[in-house]
Amino acid sequence: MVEWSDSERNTIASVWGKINVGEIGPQALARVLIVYPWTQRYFGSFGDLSSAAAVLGNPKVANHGKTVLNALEKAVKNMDNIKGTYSQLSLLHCEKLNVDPDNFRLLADCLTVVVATAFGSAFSPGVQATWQKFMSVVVAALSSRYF
Ligand code: HEG
Repeated sequence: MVEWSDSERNTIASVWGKINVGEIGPQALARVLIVYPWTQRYFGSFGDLSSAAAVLGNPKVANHGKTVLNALEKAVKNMDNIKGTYSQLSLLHCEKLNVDPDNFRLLADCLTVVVATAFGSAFSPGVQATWQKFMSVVVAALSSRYF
């Protein structure tokens, strides 16, 4: 069971409140596909991913990036039961989508880079520490139905 202090809860709520899902989501997923190109194998139906420019301009990537961040909001709103919140989503990624769970960590790291870039100095080491704790719990929850 993960414990969250009031200060950590406030930090996550504050970071989330400043995240523009329509910008950060597409950028984070695009980074995953560009920095770790083998992840493109899961998105065969998304059309042109042949260059960084193509990935960044691909509307299906942008759309799915928003979907992912909208799903992340569920964890922000249910910090005391992130595992339960993602139980079905974990099963879907395991059994239907066959996504290697290592990729959740890659996405979390790219999202952190994008958030840090957008926030600049407001993303202090202390804020980063809490944000990464939160993302670690998300990654563990999304991996929880794999066995
Ligand atoms: Mg996943 C679908 C959330 C990481 C590949 N992902 C979805 C969906 C959600 C979601 C909400 C739609 C589910 C539905 O149709 O019911 N994904 C989600 C989160 C995270 C994540 C919250 C991590 C924080 N996904 C992720 C990663 C990959 C991946 C790292 C692969 C590298 N997701 C994936 C694929 C689909 C989804 C291939 C189906 C996309 C489609 O066909 O439209």
